[in-house]
Amino acid sequence: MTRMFRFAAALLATFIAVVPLALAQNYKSEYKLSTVLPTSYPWGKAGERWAELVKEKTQGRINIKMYPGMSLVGGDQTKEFSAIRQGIIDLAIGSTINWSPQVRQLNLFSLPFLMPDYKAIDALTRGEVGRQVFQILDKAGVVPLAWGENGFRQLSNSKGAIATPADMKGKKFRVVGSPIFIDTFTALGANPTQMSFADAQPALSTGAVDGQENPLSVFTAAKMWTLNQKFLTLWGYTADPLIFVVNREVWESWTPADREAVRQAAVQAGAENVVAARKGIAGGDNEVLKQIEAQGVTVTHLTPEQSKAFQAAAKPVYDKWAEQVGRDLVKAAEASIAKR
Ligand code: X2X
Repeated sequence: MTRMFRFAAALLATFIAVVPLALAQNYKSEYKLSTVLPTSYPWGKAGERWAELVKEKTQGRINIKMYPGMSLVGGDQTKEFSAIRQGIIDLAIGSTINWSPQVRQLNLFSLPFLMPDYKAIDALTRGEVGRQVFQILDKAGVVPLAWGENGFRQLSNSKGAIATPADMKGKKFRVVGSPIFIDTFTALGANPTQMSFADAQPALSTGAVDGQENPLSVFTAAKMWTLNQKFLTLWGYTADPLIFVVNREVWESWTPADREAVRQAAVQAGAENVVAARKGIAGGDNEVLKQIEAQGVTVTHLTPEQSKAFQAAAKPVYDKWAEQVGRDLVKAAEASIAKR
């Protein structure tokens, strides 16, 4: 009996000594983090911060390297989600827009004029809808950890001020990679063409396209006035949150303590990112707009009536895509926004 006990104890001791070693050996020397934008934008900064916090909280066990500019997927933003699932990308901070081609429910955030203000974004991401979206992502095969923000997308162009849908006519716009954007711009009478952010900059510069839509934080960091973008309309028709995720296999290779550390780091980096994305833009702070106007950009603020005209023109697109997203999720979002 004692002999057997000693044998069992020895076996247990070996197990305890070897298992963490085996786990540690499964760790990669470097994990690849994908973001569309580099560290000169709040989005890229969020990646840098997440990596830094993970390193700190895991005592260097998890070492993250940033790959901005979609370098892991040949520059194609719409392929990012599949690449995370396949393990070509280990971690990502992605826009709901770029993942919408694979996860149709994420088009929720691109429904034109769904979210009237920042409280509406928060009502979705910090409430029941946010939890449902995380369940959907989990089912789609990735591990969602935290929310960040790209921001309310505003309209710019080189040709003239836009205050009515009629002003969109004949203007060529670069739009992002979900087909809902093609539908919205077509419904408004414009001429949309889909391309990556990297391709958009030379296209704007040469005049191959007249305009684009992006948050003000992106507009300023990209110095869009140097890309002929001299007219800006504040219409806030959509806003894209960012989502911090990890490839499932990578996640499962980590110890529970390290998973928790990565999650906490994502939550912290995400909260800091939302603050950075809104700095000088939200809550009555006009600093960013002042900077933009100082560059000679004409800024158009829509009156409530003008805004209604855009909403009415985009309503068929909202209805069509509400079906794609799923009626229940859209209803839950509308209800959360109504009681914000
Ligand atoms: O491509 C864009 O416009 C950008 C940077 O905003 C996104 O990735 C959605």
